[in-house]
Amino acid sequence: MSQIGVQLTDSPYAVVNMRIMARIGLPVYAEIDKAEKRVVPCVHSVGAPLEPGQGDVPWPCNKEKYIVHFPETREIWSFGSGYGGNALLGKKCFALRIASNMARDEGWMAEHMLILGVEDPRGEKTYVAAAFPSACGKTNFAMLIPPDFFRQKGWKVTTVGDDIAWIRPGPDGRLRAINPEAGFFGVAPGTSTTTNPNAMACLARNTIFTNVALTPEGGVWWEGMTETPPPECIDWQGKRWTPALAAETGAKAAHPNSRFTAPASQCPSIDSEWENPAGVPISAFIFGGRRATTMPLVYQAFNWTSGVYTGATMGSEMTAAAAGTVGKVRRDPMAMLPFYGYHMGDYFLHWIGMQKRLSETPRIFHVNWFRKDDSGRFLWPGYSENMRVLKWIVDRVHGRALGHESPIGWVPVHADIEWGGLDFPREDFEKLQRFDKAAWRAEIIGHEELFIDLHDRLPKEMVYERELLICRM
Ligand code: TSX
Ligand code: MN
Repeated sequence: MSQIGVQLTDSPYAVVNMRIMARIGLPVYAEIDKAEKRVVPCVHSVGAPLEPGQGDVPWPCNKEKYIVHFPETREIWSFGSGYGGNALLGKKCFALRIASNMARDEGWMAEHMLILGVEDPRGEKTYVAAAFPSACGKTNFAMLIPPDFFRQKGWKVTTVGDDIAWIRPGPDGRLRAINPEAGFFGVAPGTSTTTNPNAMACLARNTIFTNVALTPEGGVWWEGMTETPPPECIDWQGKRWTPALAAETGAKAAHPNSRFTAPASQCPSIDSEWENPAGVPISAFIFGGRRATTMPLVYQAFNWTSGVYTGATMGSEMTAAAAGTVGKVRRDPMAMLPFYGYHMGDYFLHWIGMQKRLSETPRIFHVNWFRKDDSGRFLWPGYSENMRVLKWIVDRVHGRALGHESPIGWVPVHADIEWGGLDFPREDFEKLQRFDKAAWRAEIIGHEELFIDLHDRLPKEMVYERELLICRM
């Protein structure tokens, strides 16, 4: 299921990062020499040639930037930027944009998804793939550590990947997925031994840090890494930073989009099958978003096509003003908005059509860790406690848990969730799962706005699914 690319670059930063993020070197040349697969040529320049004698700068780039993909010839030309997504061409450019185009033609899928395994007390492993827009904690979910109650019973979560999945029908007619990457290019701020101990262990060595702060001891720091900040450090731009300065000016020590580049093999939760060339069998897809209202903690789509509708209409509320109006839902179908290699309507049709190539379709779920009560408080503790939702999902897949029909899909009631080790009020669960008809009316109008923009290629199945949803309401 692998693919081959060759990147030419004038950026040492791109080289050392790609060495962690991709499988590189002599074994790849051996594959190329077999000449069975075409190589995707990728050329990258930061666009800052030096005159003889001219001194270099730490972050060369050009005012003009062109990140260009040629889906017909399957080439990538990137000019003027050293930024991760524009410079590490194996990631978004190849593994999502070019690969999704290859996948459409060849009958597979290139998705913006994490892949994780859930081992239950009987020792059975169930793999799920999940798509979330940015700022939903995708890497944290991929590396989830179950609460003590679950661990003691024998539940375990393992990590196959945290960002991209290449998925294709296996010989048994089930979908199988690989992680086409060899490392994690994760957002640093907010990553700590509390929020993600596996990531912290993973990045403890052989790791590249981009735009983080440096401590006087020679270490790194970012907002959210420790409860108390270091008394002083050098910020991401090389200036002196202190907590007092931050209190006064709001200056951040690390850039909000600062990163760690760490080998996946170092992750304590890495799955035993993470490099299996045949992939891991996918039993469920999970879509999610950051939604303060409307979306319950979890529901299961009625069938494959209604699940595609769920993924196609998913959205997230904007948290930074830079991206638009704070609080407004931004539709981000399958979390692929910036990454489609062809028309989004055709992409939905490709998803719908996958059913015909399969003897068994993965079950499709939607989750929302971010629903708030009327006073603006998060109703769900999230993080490790998401294991309770994951267990319901896995149990549903195996026909071990009850679902109850609602207008939007199958939902759990309080008694269907494992609450061992957590004192969670039934009223709060009911608030989390509440179906708000007025809010869903507005939600469906939001779906329609997306559909209008796609009208000339929108599959009719999406319109029928919307009509069925309205009827059920
Ligand atoms: O990553 C998150 N996840 C997924 C974890 C597996 N985050 C961080 C999002 C930013 C990247 C979350 N934030 C999650 C979550 O499930 N939930 C929340 C919201 C939240 C934040 C703080 C609390 C609770 C919920 N604190 C207390 O309840 C004390
Ligand atoms: Mn991503």
